[in-house]
Amino acid sequence: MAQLSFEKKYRVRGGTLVGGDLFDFWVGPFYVGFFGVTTFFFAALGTILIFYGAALGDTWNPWLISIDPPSLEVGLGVAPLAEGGLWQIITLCATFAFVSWALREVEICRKLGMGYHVPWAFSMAILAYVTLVIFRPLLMGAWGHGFPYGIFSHLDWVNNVGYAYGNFHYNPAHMVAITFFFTTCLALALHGSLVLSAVNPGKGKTIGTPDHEDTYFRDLIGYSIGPLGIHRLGLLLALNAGFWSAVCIIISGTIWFDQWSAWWDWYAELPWW
Ligand code: BCL
Ligand code: BCL
Ligand code: BPH
Repeated sequence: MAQLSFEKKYRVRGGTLVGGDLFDFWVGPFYVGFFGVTTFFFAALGTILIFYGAALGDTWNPWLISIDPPSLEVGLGVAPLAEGGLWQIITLCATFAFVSWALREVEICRKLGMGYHVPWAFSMAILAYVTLVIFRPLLMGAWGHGFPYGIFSHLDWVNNVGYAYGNFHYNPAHMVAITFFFTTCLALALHGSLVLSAVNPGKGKTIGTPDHEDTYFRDLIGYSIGPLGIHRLGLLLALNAGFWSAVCIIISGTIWFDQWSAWWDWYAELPWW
């Protein structure tokens, strides 16, 4: 109930970036706004084009449908629709849909008088996507280096691009990214379980406080990062996971062309071995 009366108080006009009052309304629980309209437009167009591409292709098996980028010969040119052109338009639609979504998040933050942490965080995911399908292909000189839009085909792409550089696990930025992903998971497992343990002490007992939570970790490992700190740490870990992912792929094929294991030669060549 508190939630509902809160919403009533804050569901007022204002805070939009574009369009003034024009799209400043809600549809059911969803805030619309100018960027709600653009998200819907690009998401719908992109999805329809995926279905159109599927209709041109030879299967309706959802796992196998694939919208492929143009062949490498097309370079940075525009391809005919059926030979990569669809992929190019869908990539634009997807990028605009994701950016619109982030801007819609910004408008909601402004309405509520909150910080922009969520849209900033989502921007890191968008950066990783744009790195894969725009920045890296641009740097390598062909849209054909983007990943195909298909459930299985994009896995093949990851595999093939990985082995193009030998054992991709030797990519140092990939190592850093993976470490951040694992650490993010560790942090959320500890945070989620700690909070639940404090608020679920068992039937009939009073729930714990942040002091209980802090004391738990001080007893266990001598330190508690604290109720605000854990959220800062979690965000830092997750954003780094996305950031180093973008780094690990942007450097593959642009500044590093060899097997990734050969990158470590400098280490083997240190004078003191
Ligand atoms: Mg991938 C897997 C989507 C980029 C490597 N990938 C998945 C699946 C899902 C997907 C089909 C589960 C993901 C998940 O739960 O994420 N990948 C996906 C999308 C992008 C993407 C939408 C993108 O950038 C736009 N993937 C990439 C890049 C690689 C990559 C190229 C590095 C990140 N991906 C892998 C590997 C695997 C996947 C490796 C898997 O093993 C796994 C799989 O099982 O593949 C078959 C977390 C997000 C959520 C839980 C939120 C909900 C997301 C839902 C599930 C996404 C549905 C997408 C839908 C089928 C696609 C089209 C949309 C419509 C046309 C509107
Ligand atoms: Mg690797 C990349 C882990 C083995 C080759 N690899 C990654 C990174 C991650 C990782 C660090 C992917 C995350 C990412 O970019 O997210 N790899 C990883 C692990 C192992 C591993 C843990 C392991 O062995 C335990 N990798 C290998 C092996 C190689 C290999 C050795 C293959 C043989 N790896 C590669 C290659 C790549 C990676 C090649 C990459 O390109 C990828 C990378 O770094 O990419 C940047 C970022 C998230 C996104 C891109 C998703 C963006 C989502 C967008 C913004 C929103 C989508 C919305 C959606 C459409 C909406 C759907 C509809 C709604 C649900 C309604
Ligand atoms: O609203 C959100 O979450 C509820 C936002 C979101 C976020 C946010 C949001 O605020 C944040 C902070 C993150 N993601 C963060 C991160 C991580 C750290 C930076 C990173 C690991 C990550 N997100 C990853 C991923 C992945 C992976 C790993 O693959 C996926 C699939 C997602 N995030 C997905 C999402 C969505 C659930 C949501 C979000 N992350 C964004 C929703 C959105 O943008 O909606 C508008 C667009 C549409 C409704 C559809 C667009 C359709 C296109 C036009 C066509 C499809 C093209 C596509 C390229 C095809 C791909 C096919 C695949 C089979 C490969």
